[in-house]
Parts: sequence; structure tokens; C-alpha cells
Amino acid sequence: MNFIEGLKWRGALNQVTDEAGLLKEMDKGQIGAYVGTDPTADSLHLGHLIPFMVLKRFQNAGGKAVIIVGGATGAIGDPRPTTERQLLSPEQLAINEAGISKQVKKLFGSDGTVIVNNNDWLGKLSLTEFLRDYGKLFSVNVMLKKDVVASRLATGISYTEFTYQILQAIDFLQLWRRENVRLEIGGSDQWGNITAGVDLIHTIEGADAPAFGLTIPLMTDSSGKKFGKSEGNAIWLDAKKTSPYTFYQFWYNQSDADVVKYLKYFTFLSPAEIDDLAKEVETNPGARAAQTRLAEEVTRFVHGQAAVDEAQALSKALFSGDVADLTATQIEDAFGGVPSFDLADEPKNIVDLLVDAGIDSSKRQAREDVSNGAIRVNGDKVTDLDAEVNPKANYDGRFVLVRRGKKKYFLGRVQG
Ligand code: 629
Repeated sequence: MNFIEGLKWRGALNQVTDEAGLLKEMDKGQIGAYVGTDPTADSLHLGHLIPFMVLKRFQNAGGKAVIIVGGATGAIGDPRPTTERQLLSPEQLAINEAGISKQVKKLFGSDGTVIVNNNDWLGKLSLTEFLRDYGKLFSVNVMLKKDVVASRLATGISYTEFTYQILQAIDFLQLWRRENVRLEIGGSDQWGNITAGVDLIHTIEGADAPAFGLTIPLMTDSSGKKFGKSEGNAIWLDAKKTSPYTFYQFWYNQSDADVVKYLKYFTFLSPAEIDDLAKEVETNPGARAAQTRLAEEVTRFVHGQAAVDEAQALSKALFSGDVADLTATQIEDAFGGVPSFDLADEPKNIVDLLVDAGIDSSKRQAREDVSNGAIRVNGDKVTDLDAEVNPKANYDGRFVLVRRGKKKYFLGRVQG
């Protein structure tokens, strides 16, 4: 399978400007491809991973990977279909640029990947140069027809955001000249910006100049929900914003209906390996072999093997109920999402605790649960009605973990 056939097999090809032309160009010798990303936040999230995976595949197919961190475009704002963006302060932009550059370096390593900031050239362009050298080559009539711009005509769009497509087009031209970049890759929402660049190169460098664009379908899940969110929160690539355990669980919890699609999109497993896992989903879904492999592969790609080991150790501890020796950080990672209650930093009777925390609705019920052996505190069964719970006992004195029945967990957050 060539690069394009591979993408088609993975369901990762939306549109390409000239498929045959691109393949011919790739055959002739090494060319570059680029993905751009604007520093609108201090971390990438799963949505960003989509074009970066394809850029990696391009690299694995012998190509050169180039990445733009959009310091200049990020200051302008790529128009969204709905409303105008809030401008970022220069300070915030600098923080975001640093965060994103660091992550991109980690994902791509230093094996020949070029990472540049478009502020290096766009920041130097004077207004008169911009209007004479580039503005003159763009037709407002064509610009108005781009999907996002068209969808904003009803609600309004600033001149600033309207101009964005010209800036992205200049980037492609710059990389075409400096880095032998012949292909721009992005999600399907980028088609208008990408074709603006292809057209600009053809206008300036000649109609035959090799320049191509390729877009990838944005991911949706089988229930039609927005992909890449867990309980309404984005899944970030920064371990401080989304812990590796939560990241691992996100993939492990995917449904049988989605898991093969995600293996194709988000891993480098071969078609044969993925077909085997697809068969496992059919014949032995309970084993969750495909989900496990998916979680391992993506977590390793983003956070490394140590994070996979750690996430699996934590999952195992939770499964067996063996939670006494977990660290405070692990407790926060694993139980950040369960019902929580506040508790003072002093010993408290177990029955009172269960009622005050809302875990049991009455003292009678609480006594019954304790006597029945249904209650565990920090992993240990508590059957004595007079037992005192000491908040200092585990997890750096920050948490008390209560389990009622087989798997209902409650997290006490120690105040003070
Ligand atoms: C300068 C900036 C360029 C080329 C691209 C860009 C960024 C681009 C954009 N991309 C989205 C982003 O940064 O706004 N104008 O958040 C985002 N992208 C990844 C995928 C995307 C896209 O980073 O392309 O489709 C999401 O999956 O929305 O010279």
C-alpha cells in the first residue's frame, strides 16, 4: 500500500487536491509535508493528534515532516463557523507557543523533523508589502466562497479573521521555497485555507509547480458525540492537564463499535494486526483485547512506556480493590471523577462519616452497611461500628477513600 492507499484503508482521507500528482512527486524523491497548529491553548488535545498521525505516516513513508507553530496566525485567529474569536494577549500566546512546541518536539523527536514558527516571516512582513505582493493575488470573490467565511456572512466576520486564509497561504509558499514542502495536511475544516495556499503557489511559482493539499475527516464516535472528550472535558496531551491514567482509560473505555476505527486512525499497527484485533472484537469482546492494545499504543506514543506501565498498575490495583498503597496523585487520577465530600482533618466515627458524606441516607442504614462488611476505607474493610476514621492515615493526609459495596467509590477531600 502506498501512502494514499494506506490512508484510505484507515478511513483517514477526506479530500486530496491531486492524488496522482502527489504520488508521482513522492516517487521522484524526498519531499516535505507540513501541518500547522495555532497556539490557542498551552497544550494540544486529541483533535490535534489526527493530522500529526498522518504526518508521521508520511514520515514513515520516507517523507520529511515539517510543523508550523502558528505564533503569527495564532495572534489573528482562524475563523470558526460560529463566532469571532477573542484575541490572545502576547503573554498568553508566548506561554501557549512554548507548551505546544515542547509537545510537538516530544512527539516527533529530532529525527529530521523541522519545527518552525510562522512569526519568523509573517512577523516581518510590512503592510504595504503584504498588500502589494500577496493581497493583489487574492480575489475577494473567491475568499468569500470559502466554507467558514460563507457561514459567517450572516452573523458577521472581522476583516482580521477574513484575512487569515492569506496568512496560511503565505506559510505554505514559504515552506515550499525553504523546506521543499509540497504537501499541506490538516483536518477537513482546513480545506479552504489549504487550497488557498495551493492556489497561491500555482499563481506565483507557475501552474505546474508541485503543491498539494490533503484533508482528514474529523473524528466522530458511533453515538454521534463529539470525539475526544471525557465527561465534557477535552483530553489533553499534557500530562498535567489530563493524567496518563485518564488518557489510558479514555482509550480503554471505547466501545466495540468504535475501537477498530480508532486503531486505524491513532496507531501504527499494520492492517494485518488490526484485522486480527477486529476478529477478537467479534469473537471475544469480553476480553477487550482491541481496547487494551489501543490504550497501550496511543498512551505509549504520547506519554511513553513508563506511563503505560503506571496506568496498567493503577487499573489493576483498582480492579482488585488493593488501593491502600496508592500515592495521593494516583488517588486523584483514579478517583477525581467519583462523588466527593469534604471532611475535617480530625478522627471521625465511621457511622457519622457515612451519613455526613451522604454515602448512607440514615444512621440505621450506615450501621447495617458497616455490620454487613459492605464498607471499606482506604481499601480495608471496616466492620466495627465504633471505628474512628483517621484522615491522616493514608494518601499524605489529603484523601479518605470510601467504598460501599463492590464498586461504588466516594472520595473524601480532607480540608485544612
Ligand atoms: C498556520 C496555521 C498554517 C497552517 C495551519 C495553521 C493552523 C490552522 C488551524 N488548525 C487547528 C488548530 O490549530 O487553525 N489554521 O487548532 C486544527 N489543527 C489540527 C487539524 C484540525 C484544525 O491544529 O488540522 O483540523 C483539527 O483536527 O482545526 O500555515
